[in-house]
Amino acid sequence: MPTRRRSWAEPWKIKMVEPLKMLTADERKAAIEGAGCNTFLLRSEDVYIDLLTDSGTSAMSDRQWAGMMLGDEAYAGSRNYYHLEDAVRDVYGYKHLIPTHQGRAAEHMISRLLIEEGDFVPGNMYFTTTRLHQEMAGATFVDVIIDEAHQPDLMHPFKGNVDLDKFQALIDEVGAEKIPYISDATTVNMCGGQPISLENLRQVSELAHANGILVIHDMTRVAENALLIKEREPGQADRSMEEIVRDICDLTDGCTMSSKKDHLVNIGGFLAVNDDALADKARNMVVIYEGLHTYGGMSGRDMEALSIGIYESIQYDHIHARVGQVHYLGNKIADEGIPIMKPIGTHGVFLDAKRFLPHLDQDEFPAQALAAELYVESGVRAMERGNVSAGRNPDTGENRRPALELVRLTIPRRVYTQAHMDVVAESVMEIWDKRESIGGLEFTYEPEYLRFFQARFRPKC
Ligand code: PLI
Repeated sequence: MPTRRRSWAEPWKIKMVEPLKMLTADERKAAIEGAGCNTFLLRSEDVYIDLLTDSGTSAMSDRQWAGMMLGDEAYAGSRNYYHLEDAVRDVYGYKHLIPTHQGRAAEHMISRLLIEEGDFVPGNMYFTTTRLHQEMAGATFVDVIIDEAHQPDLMHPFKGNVDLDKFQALIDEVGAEKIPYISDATTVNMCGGQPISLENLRQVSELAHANGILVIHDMTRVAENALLIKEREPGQADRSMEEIVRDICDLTDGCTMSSKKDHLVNIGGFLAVNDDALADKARNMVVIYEGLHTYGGMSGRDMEALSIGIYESIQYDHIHARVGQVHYLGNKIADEGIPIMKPIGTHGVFLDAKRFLPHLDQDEFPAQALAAELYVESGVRAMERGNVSAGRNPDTGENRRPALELVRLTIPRRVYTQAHMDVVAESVMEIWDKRESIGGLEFTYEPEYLRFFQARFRPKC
């Protein structure tokens, strides 16, 4: 008897729907021109399938919605804060919780609390808001990710890993006293959602702690990273998501969290640390920028949905299907010979714009142009993750021209079906077929900070 194929499907069914609108090609062309060729500046109602980001765009579960009804909206001491504190301690093990409205508020606080002017912060590749907060606090960010991370076509199971030699070289060069912490992210967003291994984190933690350097964990997508540790790291296959996530956190001294990703909520985040004195300082700071230390920027109902989302994020069926959907899309695109960042990561499929549009110089912003073209072709909204996102070198004023010039097709959690993924893959194939006709872009407006959010462009003549 031949073995029959056994498909797996999403471990949820749909209870409420939101209709989608599809503009005509002419309307989409007018919309992207009105948006200055920047997909961030489109109105979402003009988008058919929205793959701009997986941040705050997930579908909450019925349990999370039920939790929203249990909001205790007291200014101080809301019961939902204590549920959140219990969940963070239970799942991640960090001792102190400081809630914030989203991840970058936690980044702001940890940067201000730990960095002194002239310091250096190593990290496994930059993230836009994380690096900016480090720089604004007076530090220089130093990329210590392994070289493989910068090579889109190279297969490596843990492209997010820190290169220990680079980390050691920085310690030797500037001195450990100039390095308040290393920033280690699970997973690494800017290189395609690539994971770190537990083994690498263990070594990073040993080297950092031997030199009196803290390890601050950007755990925005820690559950997704844990799944790939389970699937790829020797000796981890039989361990539970809970165990792996906990091992990751136990190797670090604190975390910043954007709950808008793993935790399946539309808003929320936190800073969590183990050190009592640091926690006191953070609690003192949060009241200045976010709100009282028992709500940060969140309402009671937000905190309740978040507490429930923490547990849902580490359910194996959920995370397996979530990452499986990303891989389904990625394989469909790669099977056509279309260049993508490899291996396929966890929160999106990243098109390699340098190889997609080799006729464009990086200062003509190929990834930005490709994202605009994809929208015009099909109403699919993606995001540039290349030269525009990387910004300018503060010392030279030049575009940073990163090795990776990517368009991110980011998959919201529990929102789209396999049929949507098919439409996206077919849309990418359409623009692949006419890639030679796609031209470059130039700025008409360039904001000073995080320019990718609000910049405007026009076709370069
Ligand atoms: O968007 P926030 O402020 O909740 O979180 C900032 C943030 C920090 N670290 C990492 C790795 C992120 O991916 C991140 C936000 N990412 C966004 C918005 C994204 O579209 O990927």
